[in-house]
Amino acid sequence: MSALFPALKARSDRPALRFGADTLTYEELARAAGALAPRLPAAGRVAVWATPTAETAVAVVAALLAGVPAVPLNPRVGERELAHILADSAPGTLLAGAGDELPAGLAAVPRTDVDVRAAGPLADEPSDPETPALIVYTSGTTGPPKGVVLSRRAIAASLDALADAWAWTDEDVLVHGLPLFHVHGLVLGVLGPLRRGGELRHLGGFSVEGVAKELGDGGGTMLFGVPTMYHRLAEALPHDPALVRSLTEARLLVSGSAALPVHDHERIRAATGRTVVERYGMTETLMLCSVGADPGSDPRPGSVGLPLGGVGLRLADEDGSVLGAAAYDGETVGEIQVRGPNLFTAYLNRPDATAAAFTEDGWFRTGDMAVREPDGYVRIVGRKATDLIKSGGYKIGAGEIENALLDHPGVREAAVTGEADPDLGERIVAWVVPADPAGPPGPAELADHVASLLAPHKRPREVRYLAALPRNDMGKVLKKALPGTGRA
Ligand code: MCA
Ligand code: AMP
Repeated sequence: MSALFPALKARSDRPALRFGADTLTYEELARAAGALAPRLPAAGRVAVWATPTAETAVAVVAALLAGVPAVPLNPRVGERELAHILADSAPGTLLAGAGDELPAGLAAVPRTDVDVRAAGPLADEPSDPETPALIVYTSGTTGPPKGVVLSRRAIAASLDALADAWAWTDEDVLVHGLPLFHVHGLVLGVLGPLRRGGELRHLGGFSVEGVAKELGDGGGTMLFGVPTMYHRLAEALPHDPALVRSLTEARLLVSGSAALPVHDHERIRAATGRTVVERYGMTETLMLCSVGADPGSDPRPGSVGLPLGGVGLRLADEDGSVLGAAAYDGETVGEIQVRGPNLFTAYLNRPDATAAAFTEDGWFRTGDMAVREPDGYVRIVGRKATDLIKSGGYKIGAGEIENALLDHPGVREAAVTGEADPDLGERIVAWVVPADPAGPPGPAELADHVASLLAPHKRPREVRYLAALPRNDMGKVLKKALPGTGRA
């Protein structure tokens, strides 16, 4: 396979990465990653303390150059989730910035500091496209998160398909404030511009002001974000002429990780004349569909467009039969199943879960339910599992939060649901039967408890107290019967 990052070989003095005051040219990135790559253990895996910094980008590029899979860690990861990821992925070292303070849970993992100003020669990239590149942890309905093994082949295929769809080139300057421990921010948001030879400007974290400053006049040509970020931009537009100018001047505004509500699409279009390009993907599959980016193509808000080049996509009904083109009527719902070079290799250490994720004829079951229009456009209408919540673009399993809540001494029973939220898409709601009804643990205490065990984005945003959870004869919690919910 050809190199993942041809631009590193060219060693130009064009900017590659900007994180605040830290700017690295391709020459500097090649030197820094070249210096780090030989220091990585030849076998095994490396964990990366994935702060939104140049250190994280250099660490991941070095691991890819060395052919050692990188496991990005949320720098706010809680103790239980961290222990699970370390036990499952067994990293030989942890790559972090010299000043990073690490939690006690990492004490047993040897640390390697990343120096973005180091200089070393650039070795050849691994030639086997199946070499694992990243292991990204993602939540399921039950149990702890699973490690998704992504090969160099999958990353290259998906990024190249996006480049074709969006005419993404080395002239583009990508702006975003996404976290770097998931596919959106790391694969699309860091490896994407580096594969094209273009530039990334990371905002350190999302802010409306950061977007207004860096896009358009600021030089940025593309913006990536989750719907919560576009919602916040839509809210700010009426009072922020500078933001209007920036969004209007950008070449491409792309939303993904969850559905962008039509209302936010419309508010952005009304204020800027620009239509946000929506794309659909998954950690396991990388990118699957996108609305075309060229001005002539039909943006159709509410739709995720057509399958990207190389992606096979079909709908299957409940008994597994494939829905043919006759069912492309905008109404017949089926599960999206996919195949293609963009797919993951396996769930780490989970052959059972890997096998269960595929049909007998080798298609990956996404669990997303959709309809297709007569011209093939895909519209996602829901999810098979009601116990998966998408909040702020993060996928979160109800089961892992329920288990964390049950570990609090003040909680006797717990159920977790996702409720519609204008900002987060869905917000996590915890239904709690307190051990002592006279002195239940408060919402903030329970939120802190979940944040410290799992991660802050998995904390309940609301807690509702009940005397008992509704259960069926078998003792299973009936989430649909919780007051005010319509969930199974
Ligand atoms: C709050 N914080 C806490 C607590 N409460 N910390 C500890 N304990 C607590 N109890 C902290 C948080 O860490 C954070 O710090 C700050 O307070 C606010 O947190 P939060 O409420 O979570 O922020 P938010 O306003 O809800 O964030 C919205 C967001 C965020 C910025 C949109 O949800 C986000 O970054 N989402 C991106 C998710 C993403 O990348 N998904 C892609 C998955 P501080 O402010 O300092 O950080 S990949 C995927 O889905 C596929 C492949 C695809 O298609 O892309
Ligand atoms: P993750 O496991 O975090 O990779 O999230 C993948 C899931 O995000 C998909 O299975 C979809 O349910 C959802 N998703 C991603 N992009 C979109 C989109 N544009 N519209 C609707 N849902 C999306």
